Amino acid sequence: MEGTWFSELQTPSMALSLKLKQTLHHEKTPYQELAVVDTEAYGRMLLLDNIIMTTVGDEFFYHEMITHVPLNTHPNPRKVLVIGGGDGGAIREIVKYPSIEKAVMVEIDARVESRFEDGSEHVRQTENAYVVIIVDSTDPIGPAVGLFSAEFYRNVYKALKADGLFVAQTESPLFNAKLIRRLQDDIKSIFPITRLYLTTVPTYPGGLWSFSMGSKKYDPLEVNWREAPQVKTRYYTPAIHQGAFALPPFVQEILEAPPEEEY
Ligand code: SPD
Repeated sequence: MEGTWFSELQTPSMALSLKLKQTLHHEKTPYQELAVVDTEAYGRMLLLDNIIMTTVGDEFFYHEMITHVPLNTHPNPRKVLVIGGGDGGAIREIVKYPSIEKAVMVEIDARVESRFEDGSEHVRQTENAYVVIIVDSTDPIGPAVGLFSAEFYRNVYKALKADGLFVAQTESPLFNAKLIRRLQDDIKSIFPITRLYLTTVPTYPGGLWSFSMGSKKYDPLEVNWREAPQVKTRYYTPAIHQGAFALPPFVQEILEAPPEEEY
């Protein structure tokens, strides 16, 4: 890889190429091919099966938005579960909150993290345990497929306390519209409050990324900001939080189009 370019084929007709300084690590884990490379544009980058998971240069957009939005929506997040998130970015943000008593991370790959279980199985066996669940997964292929299903969301509902909520990364509104629509419909059939919000992630396909939230009680659009803890961030602010739920018309159409319509 050294001195050359890494290209991720992000769609069948589009690639993102980054010039490499060097390959720092490469191995085949029981689940994936893992590589850490150093790029000129974004610094160190984690790849799983040649798909960009995160880079030092742009990870904060994603990790701040997958954590601070749910953690400010719940007024007292004490016990939080992260499914996936083996790179540690989500946990780093979560422990900034003084209210956190316990953050549990369930990552399938033992070489990456400390609790080695399948996330779907963990929520299947858990009841009434967490107030926030964050699904920081890979794309819906391979080991993560089960994390994008109605059955999984039903188990997440069960694993949450009566006032709990969850957030999952739900891919690109430009390239995964049908998936987002299906997931939103699934969440809506289980949780009384369902929301979609967006952020930019420069190295992800299309540069625009979605997160889906299901909540039993608290609405992310009704946060009491006067009581919200002050945490240091590079992207997230209360105004960014509110604005992330303002969906452009093309995304609104994904949610509103008749189910059988092609979009
Ligand atoms: N196309 C890549 C999507 C990956 C989303 N999850 C990344 C995990 C970062 N903690």
